[in-house]
Parts: sequence; structure tokens; C-alpha cells
Amino acid sequence: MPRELEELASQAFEELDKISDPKELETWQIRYLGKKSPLMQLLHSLATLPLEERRITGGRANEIKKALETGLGKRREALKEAQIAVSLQRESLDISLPGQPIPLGRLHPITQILKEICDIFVGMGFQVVEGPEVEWDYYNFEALNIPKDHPARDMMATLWIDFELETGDREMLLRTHTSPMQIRVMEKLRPPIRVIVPGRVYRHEATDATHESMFHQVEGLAVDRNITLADLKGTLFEFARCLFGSERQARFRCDYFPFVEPGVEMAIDCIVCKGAGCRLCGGSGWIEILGAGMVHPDVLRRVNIDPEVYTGFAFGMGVERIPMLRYGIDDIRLFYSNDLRFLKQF
Ligand code: 2NL
Repeated sequence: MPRELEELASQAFEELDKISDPKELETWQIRYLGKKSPLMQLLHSLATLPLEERRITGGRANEIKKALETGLGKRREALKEAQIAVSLQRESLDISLPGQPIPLGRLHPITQILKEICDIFVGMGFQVVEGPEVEWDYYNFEALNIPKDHPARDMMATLWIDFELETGDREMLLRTHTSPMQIRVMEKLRPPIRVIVPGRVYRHEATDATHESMFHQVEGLAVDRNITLADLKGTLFEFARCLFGSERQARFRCDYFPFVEPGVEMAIDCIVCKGAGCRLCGGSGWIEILGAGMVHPDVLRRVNIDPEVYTGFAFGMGVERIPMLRYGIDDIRLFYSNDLRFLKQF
């Protein structure tokens, strides 16, 4: 019996050493330490043995049982540790790896400059209003002293909406400037009025480096008692210095727009050569940035504002030109061709 016992023990230890899986370990435990295992059967039947044999066999069997139990415990521990090591390895996170960059959106450069312009005038007490891009001939032309046969209509090549009255006249268009909204404001509100109108405008023109069929304008209007050309000059000079730098000089010259009298054009000293003359300013030292004037009395009368009591100044500027000057952009079409390599620079 003791020899069989020893063989059983050495077989059990040999198998135990090869076990690498908890399920196998369970099977092993049932086989060698379970109720029906030879070792346990033997321990149960000890009472039937003669005293001397019982002592020797029993003592050895109990030793082996203890040794197997210890071996089992160690193996179980080892397997558990190996499993933890594997899962730690699998779930390990390299926190030194660079993260996935989240692409950030940004405002279009024209949106940015529109906001900058509007903010300057808001700081001087103007209110921002926006209006429809599809307009009536009346608001875009007639109300602004531009009747059907007026040559100014040729200057603003118009995109007409395909819609005719019984008279054959086309009456709807894409606005060629944002002035129609100022007419709407003067129809609704009574002075004092101070509004600024940013927005898209449209022209029926071939596209090139300095012309787009859609571009942006900001126009402004102030109507009150005692408004003079000095208010116009002061307001617009202050605007130019906010936008282009406090050292800017401004020059006002006569110009003609049908809806103002007198009309002026404002230029600033060239932001590149500071007036000396260069390629940007065409050698003149001056850059024209906007048109303006005192609102024509006929325009005021048409919206029921008495020109004997109230006067006003108005101005308008193209928006795309400003970042073009500021950043040296030589083609207006870059703003609207959706090339991220260009747009991401702003
Ligand atoms: C330019 C010049 C100008 C106005 C716009 C205006 C509007 C009303 C009445 C009188 Cl409702 N005037 N706007 C006046 C002078 C010039 O724009 O070169 N724009 C790009």
C-alpha cells in the first residue's frame, strides 16, 4: 500500500506542475483530493486496518494529503497572479501617446471682419439691423433717387428675379447694396436714428480677382436734428482709426451718389507705405475705403421725414476689400472657394 501511495503522490505532483488553467486545476482537485479519490478512500478505510499498519499508512497518507493541499493552494495562487498579469498587460494604457486632436471650427474671415466693423459702430451708439436679400425695385432704386432711366442703374448691374408685372416691368431683384434696408428703417422709425446694416449684396458681373457676383457691404445711417457733415467726418474718421490704427490720417473728397448731397469718398493714408506711395496704394499714398454723404432731402421726404427739421448722414463700404488690404490677399475669389488651406489662416 505505501508504494502505491507514493506513486499516486508523485503522479499527482507531476500533473499539478503542468496545470495552467483553473478548470484543469478543479479536475485535478477532484481526482486527487475529492471524496471519491483513492487517497480519501484510503483515509476513510484506515479504521479497518490493523493498528501498526494504520499508524504507518495513516501517517504517511495524511502527510501526502497536506502536501497535495499545499501544492494546490500554491498553484491556485500562481495561476491567479498569472491571470492578473495577463489582464494588466492587455488593459495597459500608454498615457504618453499623443491624443487625437479635435478639429476646431472657426468663423469665416468675412464674418470676423463684419463683426469687428459692427462692434466699432455699436460702441458709438449705432444699432445693427439686417434685411432681405431679395428686394423690390422701389427700395433698392426708386426710393434712393434712382428712377428707371437713371444711369446709376447701369453701374449696378442687377440680378433680376424672373417675375414680371402686367406692365412688363421687372420689380424684384437681388439687392445691389444694403441701402434698401435703411429706407425700410426710416419708414418705420422716427429720428433719432442710428443704424448699421451689414449683409450680402449681388451684382450681375463677370468674376475676377477684384469682383465677385456676391460680396458684403456695411452701410450706416444717422438721422437727427442738427446732423452736419462734421458729424459724418468725425464718426468715420474715428471708425478708420479703430479699424486701421490710431495713427491713421483720413482724407475726404467730393464724390457723387444719387442718394446723398453732398457726397464724399473717404481715404486713409496707405497702411503699407504710410503715404509715401507704393504698389498697394498705386503710388498715391491714399487708399479709398468708403463712400458717404448727407442724406438727400428727396430721400428723407419720400419716407415722411421733414428735411427742414431733420438731416442725416449715410455711408457704405465694401467689406472684402478690408481684409484684402490688411493681409495682402490679392484675389477676392479665395474667400468663397472653400479652400481650408486659405480659410484656416484666419
Ligand atoms: C459705397 C458708397 C454709400 C450710402 C451708401 C445711403 C443710404 C440711404 C440714404 C443715403 Cl438710405 N445714403 N447710403 C450713402 C453714400 C455712399 O455707399 O461706395 N458703398 C460701397
